[in-house]
Amino acid sequence: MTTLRKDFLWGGAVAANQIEGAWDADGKGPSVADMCTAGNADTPKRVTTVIEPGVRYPSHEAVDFYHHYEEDIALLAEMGFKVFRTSINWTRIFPTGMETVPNEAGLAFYDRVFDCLNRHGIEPLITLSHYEMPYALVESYNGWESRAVIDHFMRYVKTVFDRYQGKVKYWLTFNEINAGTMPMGAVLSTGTIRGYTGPVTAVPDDPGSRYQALHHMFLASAEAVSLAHAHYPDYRVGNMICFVPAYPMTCDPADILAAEEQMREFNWYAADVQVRGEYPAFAEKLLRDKGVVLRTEPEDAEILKSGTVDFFTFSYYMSTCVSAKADDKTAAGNLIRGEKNPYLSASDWGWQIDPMGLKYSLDAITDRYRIPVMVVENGLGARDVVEADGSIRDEARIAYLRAHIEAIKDAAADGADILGYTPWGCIDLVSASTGEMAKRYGFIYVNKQDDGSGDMSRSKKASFDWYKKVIASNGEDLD
Ligand code: BGP
Repeated sequence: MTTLRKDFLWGGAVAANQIEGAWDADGKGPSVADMCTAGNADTPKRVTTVIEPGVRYPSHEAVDFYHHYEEDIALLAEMGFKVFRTSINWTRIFPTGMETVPNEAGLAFYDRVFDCLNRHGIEPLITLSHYEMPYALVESYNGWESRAVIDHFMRYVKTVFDRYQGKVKYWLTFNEINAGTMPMGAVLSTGTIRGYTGPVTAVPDDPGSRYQALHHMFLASAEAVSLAHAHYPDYRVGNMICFVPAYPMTCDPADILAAEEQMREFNWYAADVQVRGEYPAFAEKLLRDKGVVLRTEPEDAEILKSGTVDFFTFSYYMSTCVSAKADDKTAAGNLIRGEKNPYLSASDWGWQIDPMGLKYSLDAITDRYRIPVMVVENGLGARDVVEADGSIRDEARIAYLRAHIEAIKDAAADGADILGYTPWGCIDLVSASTGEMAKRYGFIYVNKQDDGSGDMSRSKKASFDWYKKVIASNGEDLD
């Protein structure tokens, strides 16, 4: 017997900078993502201060959703999608982030995309900022470190909230906002990288600027929620956390505490602010231990308190293990590394596969907050093989998704109010961590390769028909 809601939102997720391409079309300005070169599992991608000639920047063309969106959305509709998560590329609307008048061509593009989704009966779920802040704001302000960026962001939010009334109902503020608690988040999320050229994994770490930036992002997120609640009664606004369960490596109490500490810093610090509207009790010591003193204003507490989210969303790819002693950190992950878990297998990129960890996460979030929750990213990044007859038998991806859907059903049976599930990269796209095309997640294959070759044609993988069946049966038929 299924335990999922009848109106469960089945769909998939992408981000503008990883799928659209057309990076400088129709007045669009460069975002941080557009300044990142290609990399791979062994060589990290680099962020540059200027576009270097002869170097490949994968977001510039991506998989050209900008010109293929009609065909792509028709395929999503064929699978029975109820919801499609994408982001608005802030620099299509405000090319430097600092203009006072929006770029009409950018706004018109998203009108076309949202109209197309609505024609197919697919609900857009829109992330306001998915690792694509205007690069000019990095140059002018060191990204979110400056409080001035909040006003620029809010001008953008007001513009898109006004424009897409009646077309969009579900919004998320910042993708994986807790990225800012990790050094990698400086490039992807907080934009605190003024003047830096080099590997994204080697940015000189400055917790002071990252946590200050994060504070400004919390305020901006809360202001966006408050704006929606005050003026757009139909809108529902959620947060978005990169949720990575931290398991103690052993039952040594020191490991239990070390894991708890990581759960607090990585998962709960940001989530508590967005859901409860205040910093958790442990925040003061956490910041003190890092030597961080936040610059705040007297009104901040009230801003955070009045802008709490309507629902909780998160990405889930892996769990990790924490040890108080050993510190080999050999298990990879999107934002955080950990110890290897001997009970789990891993993807080709070393991300540990743990469906039970998804149930653990859903239960933990529900126990802590008891608000509706949605899994807005999950999936297996893998190398796909195109057979001689053109077919792609991505059985490993199907097995991965099947096990994770089972976990969602188990958590729903436990009482979690789960709104929907949008597996990541439903159409193949550029990897956020490595900039590769080879790391594919999609139900829909895109013929675009890492050397830039490929005719961009779309084809269905075996998982396409499988997921169609899953959706049609509301998660009953997972065979
Ligand atoms: C998340 C990001 C996504 C996405 C995903 C998969 O952290 O929100 O943008 O890319 O991870 O990661 P990757 O593309 O590195 O495989």
